[in-house]
Amino acid sequence: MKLRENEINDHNNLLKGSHKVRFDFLSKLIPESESIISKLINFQIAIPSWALGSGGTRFGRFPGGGEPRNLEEKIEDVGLLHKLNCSSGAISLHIPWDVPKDYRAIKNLAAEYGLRFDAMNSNTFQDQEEQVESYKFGSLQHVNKAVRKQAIEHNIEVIKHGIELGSKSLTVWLADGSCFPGQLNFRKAFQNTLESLREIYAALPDDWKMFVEYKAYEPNFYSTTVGDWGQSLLFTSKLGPKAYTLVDLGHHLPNANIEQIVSLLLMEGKLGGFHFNDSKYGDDDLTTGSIKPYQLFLIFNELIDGMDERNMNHASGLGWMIDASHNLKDPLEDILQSVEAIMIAYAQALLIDRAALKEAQLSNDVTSAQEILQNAFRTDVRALVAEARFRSGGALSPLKLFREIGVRNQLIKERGSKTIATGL
Ligand code: PSV
Ligand code: MN
Ligand code: MN
Repeated sequence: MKLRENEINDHNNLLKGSHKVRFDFLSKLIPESESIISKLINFQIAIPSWALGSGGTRFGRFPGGGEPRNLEEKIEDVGLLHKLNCSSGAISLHIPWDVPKDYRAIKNLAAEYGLRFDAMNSNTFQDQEEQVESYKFGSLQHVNKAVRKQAIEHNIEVIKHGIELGSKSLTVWLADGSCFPGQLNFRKAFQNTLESLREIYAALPDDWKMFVEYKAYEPNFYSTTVGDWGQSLLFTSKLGPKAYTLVDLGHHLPNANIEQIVSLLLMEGKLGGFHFNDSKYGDDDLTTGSIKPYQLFLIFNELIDGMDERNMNHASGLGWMIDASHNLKDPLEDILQSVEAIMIAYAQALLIDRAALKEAQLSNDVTSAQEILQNAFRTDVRALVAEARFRSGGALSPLKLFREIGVRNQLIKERGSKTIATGL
């Protein structure tokens, strides 16, 4: 579905008055508000094609209606989100779920919505119907060379699709691991995986990056072959300069200090990017910022700190993406909330008085260090985020407008109430 002309304007005109009061107040409080707004305007977060429909658990799935039935409709949905918030200017595809039938037509459609193609994702965690070898006991780690070969070829195929679409990166997430002690020779599994990744790496164009995503557990419950950031960093260091470690916020054991991981990966020049989501227990894939917003803020604190030091362009240096699953909420509403939460955390982290923080650290003034961080975190920056969106032509309140114009009902009318989007 497409927004009607003036729909955003009409909505903004109604909210403009109250927004202005909040924004004027905030911009007086925050001298650097203009520079923060321009950073927010440039900040784009990719949307995964698999998060546009209802997710599920192994216990069940309760799909809503109007879900995208093909790649074209997925692009339309991300296009709509981007129109509303002006911050979702990229889509990330998962192969084989999103194999394009006609590259040129797909590229044109994406361009119409102002979208680019973010990282391509391979899938060697499920068996497809036409597949010869099974991934039941792993893919790139497999004891059988034929299985490894099939998985390598799939990844190279994914790179080829990506080249056609203008993507610049491949994300490899492996379900490989074991469920029981003794099942796997850890070293052999690592070596097989490394050897396989090397073959995929060799097929990467010069201007591409490979992201190696780690995950503590699930679907394997005893060991995962790329189980944590150390293992991923081992792989990416051995692979070479085009390989980076990807941090999915939900892929850690409970209470892991993700911000410290981020800071060290950045220091080593090996941080590839993020899959944003939130979790209470594991890979819960909940709305970003819904459970641990302070952690998200602390991650952005490390990003700004590490990136400024190396003078990196914040918008283009890393891959930023949402990776979430929506069991209860409307997927598109959920994504709007996630993008908003990321923007808020970024804006709050930009508020940190870095000189004062450094001084507090050097004088071991722990109390002041905490005050400095929490002053920034407790500032309500929503009007700054809304202003950035407003100046880009987006809606002052994307979620409100989404509901006002009844997007979901329109999508149900267009696509039907019994639609199932590909994804997990
Ligand atoms: C695995 O849990 C993961 O986070 C990986 O990024 C996958 O590619 C994605 O979910 C979708 O299955
Ligand atoms: Mn992920
Ligand atoms: Mn995950």
